[in-house]
Amino acid sequence: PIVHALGATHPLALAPVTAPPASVDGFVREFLHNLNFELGVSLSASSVNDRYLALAQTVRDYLMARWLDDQRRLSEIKPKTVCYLSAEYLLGRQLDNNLLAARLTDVATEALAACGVSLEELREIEVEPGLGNGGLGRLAACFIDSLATMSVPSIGYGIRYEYGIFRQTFVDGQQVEQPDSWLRLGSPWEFPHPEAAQTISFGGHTEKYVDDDGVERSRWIPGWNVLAVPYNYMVPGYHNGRVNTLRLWRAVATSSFDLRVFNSGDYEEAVRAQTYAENISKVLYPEDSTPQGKELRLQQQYFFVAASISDFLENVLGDGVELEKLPSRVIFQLNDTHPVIAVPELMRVLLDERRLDWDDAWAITQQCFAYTCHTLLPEALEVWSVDLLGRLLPRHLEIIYRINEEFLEAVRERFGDDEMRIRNMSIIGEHPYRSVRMAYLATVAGAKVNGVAELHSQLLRDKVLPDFDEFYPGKFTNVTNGVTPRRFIRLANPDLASLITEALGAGWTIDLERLRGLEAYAEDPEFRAKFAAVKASNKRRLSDVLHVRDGFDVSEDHMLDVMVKRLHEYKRQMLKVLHIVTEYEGIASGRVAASAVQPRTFVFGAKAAPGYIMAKRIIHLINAVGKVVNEDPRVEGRLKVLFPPNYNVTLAERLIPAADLSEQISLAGKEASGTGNMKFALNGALTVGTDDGANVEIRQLVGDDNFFLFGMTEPEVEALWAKGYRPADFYQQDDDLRRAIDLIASGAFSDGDRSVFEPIVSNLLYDDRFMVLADYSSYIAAQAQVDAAYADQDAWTRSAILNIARCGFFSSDRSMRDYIDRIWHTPPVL
Ligand code: Z2T
Repeated sequence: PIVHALGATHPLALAPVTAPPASVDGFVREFLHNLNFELGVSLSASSVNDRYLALAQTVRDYLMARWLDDQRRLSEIKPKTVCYLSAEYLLGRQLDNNLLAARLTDVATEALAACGVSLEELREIEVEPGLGNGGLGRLAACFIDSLATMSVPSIGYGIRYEYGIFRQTFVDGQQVEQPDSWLRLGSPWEFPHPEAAQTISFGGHTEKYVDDDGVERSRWIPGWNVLAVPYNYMVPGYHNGRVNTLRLWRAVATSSFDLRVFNSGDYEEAVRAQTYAENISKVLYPEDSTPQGKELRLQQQYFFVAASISDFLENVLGDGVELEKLPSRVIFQLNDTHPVIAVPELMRVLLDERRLDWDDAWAITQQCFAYTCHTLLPEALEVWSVDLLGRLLPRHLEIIYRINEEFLEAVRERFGDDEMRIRNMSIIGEHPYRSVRMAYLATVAGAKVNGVAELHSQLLRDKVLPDFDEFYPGKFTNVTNGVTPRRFIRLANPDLASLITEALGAGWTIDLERLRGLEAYAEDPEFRAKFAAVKASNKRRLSDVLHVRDGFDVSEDHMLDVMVKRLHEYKRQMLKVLHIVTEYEGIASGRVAASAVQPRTFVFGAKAAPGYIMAKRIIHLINAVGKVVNEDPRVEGRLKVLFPPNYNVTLAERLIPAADLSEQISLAGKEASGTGNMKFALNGALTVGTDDGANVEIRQLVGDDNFFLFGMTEPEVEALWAKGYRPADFYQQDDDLRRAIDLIASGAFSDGDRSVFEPIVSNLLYDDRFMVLADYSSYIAAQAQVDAAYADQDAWTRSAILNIARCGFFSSDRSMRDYIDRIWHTPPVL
């Protein structure tokens, strides 16, 4: 061992770690100490970044004693622990969240003021860690917040990407990606532990041998390895003194790796080899819900799960635990299929390293995993070619084959030699090439499999994995997603938070069902006026932010209509564009008087995967439409289209509290859940949405009168497909639709160049996989209802309050309770 811990009996080992005094004076001293002695600058000579770093370190120091204490306590209590395995954590800024959790906001504000420093200014320069793409990564961040707040022993495991999700810029209206060098100005929230690195192996081959007991076994002779260095992040619970751990792994070249090359005397080659190894944690893959099948991606996946399992077994579990008891000490939650290679990895450890026999190892493994599926799109279901997987992880492929053999044997026993069914259920697919179906592997290995909203879980059982549902009764369950009220109400919408606390007391932050109490206040004109004032002030705040950021202004008397989410055809930003173009065309053609139009500002925020050409074209079109609409004097400023670049968690926290209308318009049956939909409703925006994902549950809770429903249901979508969908028919039959599409096709948004958006137009007319045209008329009708409803501001406000009052269910604390009750069985440790 590189480091020797003090023996537990040494008097110093027992000395408690004490936090600095939580007084203004204490905070000032600590802040100046960090500025002077950690950053090496005087207050007068310090830059804003220096002061931010010193502040972050100060906040960190306050949490540290709790964190160390929790780790000591848990290593004694040895509770069952949730290990959340996720390739993504979209954390958002840390400073404000940690101040809130540690009750330090007021003390810090005063202390900094005493030093002549503005907390607000420091807040604004924090660069958010964008270690995720969208919903899935943000969900992981909400879940670890809730677990800490609920005192549930848990560790988040993931990858410390050096570059997170790209920074989006627009050049002539088109997306251009910039690397996200989020670590450049320092990373005060992390603690690297190079001495605790794990060695992770890849490649090579396997061989058979007979062990000392005469048992034939397989062993892996790897070809190369890298070091996984843990970086710890503190995850503080809200006002409960708990601090959990998020452990992200960074790839570093091993010395043995380059020694070989060094010995050959090729220095440059050695340095190149180092770069190869360190590439593993270099960059987040920017595809949301469409995996790319790249070798480096599989390396990332194995890298972080192998390090995490080994870390748990060696450093968290403690010595002398019988492996049979492992399921009573850990549940590895698989956040989609990205970490599923953990299944054969745990098997490999139990078989090859711990020398268990197959049946025991498999019985343990099957109790230690649970799998969450986040999609229904067939192209998003991850598969790895046998070829690639066998080259990178030969022993794991052997293990997967054996798992599959035994599984198919059991299927045969149960259903007879139904070869069709066997082929359909096999973990190994044969077409178009031999591949491992990761969702099937996860389903076979997981104690439970869950979808992320009621509708999604139902479709998962009925459409994606029906044979498995039949084979494994009781394995499938639902846990509807949720969002953390700390970040998305308390921090993002402080004025609303105060208003709620004024009405209901402070308990709602950790018991969101208490928002029900607002139903009565919805009937109180005085409360409605206060709520409307909060909305208006959030709009002004947003306008200030967008003005500085992008030079945009948001007018207070415009309805703020917001569609923010990844750009994907199934989410149907195109449908929103057609609505805008329809409104514009009415005015431009003179058929509609501008004065008759409800003033609206349409806000988009969306990143497209860099290789997703159609998504990028749609971004281009939105910007192009925005430019024309915003500049046409005939519109009289009553329609505005804003598309601030680089939508991220930080911008979401500004946009959502200001929104009047939330656009959740995916084709029914395609959006697994959505979580933005919940954030908007909880901030008092009304939803215009399809019967999809968690929209279904939102509408059930808020009631039809407080939700603008439109579009086909999932069974109607299915029926239309079955009968043969011809989008051009809708184009022919609907005058508004035809005029909108014709206007785009005419080059009106591309300086007369008809070729620019032609691929979008022909895709809509002749393919339209996500049935934009089929839902168009229903969407336009729903938007007319929106306009009518908005005209009665007081009624709208009442609806908005009712949305908040009835959406307490969507707290991620509730999601965590459901996981605990239905899947994990890990009680809080108080
Ligand atoms: C993702 O963000 C989601 C699903 C994925 O499927 C992959 C990614 Cl990166 C493989 C989203 C869903 O699209 C969304 O409906 C859901 O709310 C979110 O995950 C969290 O469950």
